[in-house]
Amino acid sequence: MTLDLRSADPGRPLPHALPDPEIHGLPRDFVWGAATSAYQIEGAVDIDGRTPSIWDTFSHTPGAVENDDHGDVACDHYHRMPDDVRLLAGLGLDAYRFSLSWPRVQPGGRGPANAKGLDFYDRLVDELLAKDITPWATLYHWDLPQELEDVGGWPERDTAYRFADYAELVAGRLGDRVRHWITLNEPFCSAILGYQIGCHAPGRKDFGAAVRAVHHLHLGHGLAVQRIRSVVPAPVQAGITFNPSQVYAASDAPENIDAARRADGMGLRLYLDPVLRGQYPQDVLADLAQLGVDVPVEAGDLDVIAQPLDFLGINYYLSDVVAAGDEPGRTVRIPQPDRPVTAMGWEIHPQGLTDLLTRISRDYPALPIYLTENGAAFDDSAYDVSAEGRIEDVDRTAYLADHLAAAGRAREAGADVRGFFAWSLMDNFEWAYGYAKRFGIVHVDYATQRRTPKQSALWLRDAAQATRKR
Ligand code: IFM
Repeated sequence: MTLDLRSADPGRPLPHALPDPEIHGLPRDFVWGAATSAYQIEGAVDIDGRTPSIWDTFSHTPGAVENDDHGDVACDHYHRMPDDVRLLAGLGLDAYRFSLSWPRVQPGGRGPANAKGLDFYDRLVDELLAKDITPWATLYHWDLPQELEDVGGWPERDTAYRFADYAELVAGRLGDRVRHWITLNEPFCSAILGYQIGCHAPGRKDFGAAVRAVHHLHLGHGLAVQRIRSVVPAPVQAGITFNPSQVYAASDAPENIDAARRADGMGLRLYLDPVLRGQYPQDVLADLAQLGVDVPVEAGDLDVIAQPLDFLGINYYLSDVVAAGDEPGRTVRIPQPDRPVTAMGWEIHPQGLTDLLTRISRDYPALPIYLTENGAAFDDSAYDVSAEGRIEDVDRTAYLADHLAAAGRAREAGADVRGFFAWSLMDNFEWAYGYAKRFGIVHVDYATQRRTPKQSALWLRDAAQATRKR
């Protein structure tokens, strides 16, 4: 069958040949994986004792999500998990990064574990291990129990302690088999998109609350690492995943250099400095103070937050060129028209990944880095479908190849990058965009729940194989 063959971006020529699966600079023991998150794929939102999360509430708020989509069914992974693990195994990947739904494991966010909820993840881990796939568990990928939001959510300090209790429940049960733990996914998104901009759950628009959320997410991370280490037998690998953007100043003009400093401060250093250096960046605190906002640090917090880690997770999608805006202290993003964009409108810039990884390993040394997410949404209906029914997603394949090559270049420049998780294993609920955007390397037909590996998935399989044979 042939569909209308158009590039997702009409201005961009389609690549003609598949990228070479031999990626320069990646070692034989590089970890190849794919990632998902609970609310985006599981569905089964009111089954086996699960209570609502802030994303259930938000997605059922009319107008909050494109097309009023929600995660009630999503990819129905809760019921199809063994098949999905078989699919993963068929792609020959080493590792699978998934997240646990907090309100499935601990309904309401307090008290004892919900046995049925925890059993689901227990079975998932066993299925993965039986197929030689290493589980990488993320404890929090944005689905705060609604009851905790009702008493203030992340802007309240108590949420950090609730998160630590939940972390201990999960790690205590799975820690005999799960070695790799990620406390938080992209705290920037939880705090800024959720509490300042309001385009993500819980949909609040309060900058002060967002900054308080940042600090309590950090605190929750540090407490959770302590709890994980207290219940998981060695050797445990504990880390956190951030999504910093690589920021460039639009010019050497001092006001643009300062705009880049501010953007880098709010997007990268506000997160990496407390967690990896045990201090907030002074210039960012000063910028915040000028806006009348304080970070609610209490005595001893930074020691808790800066727990020694075993790895750093980085999610990379885009970089930003910024300039000073018209009002003092305002930063504006300058679009780069020569860069192609994904279906999200995100500019494609693999060199930004090389620059980001090189910079992080220079400024925050001695920590192995894993790319815990990278990938792209494209309009799959624009591609050819092969005789076997596979989607020839040339743009996504090229995107993955270019970013893996960028990671290889960063390694050659000294960055200790050890693995790559494609976002995402399968098309899923893309938050405020609902099902309109497809990031999967496996296509999901939402009407039938049929999964079909796209060309990008098979290319990733071949790239992993080629690297292992070195
Ligand atoms: O889908 C998200 C994921 O949940 C977190 N990182 C970015 C992805 C694409 O937007």
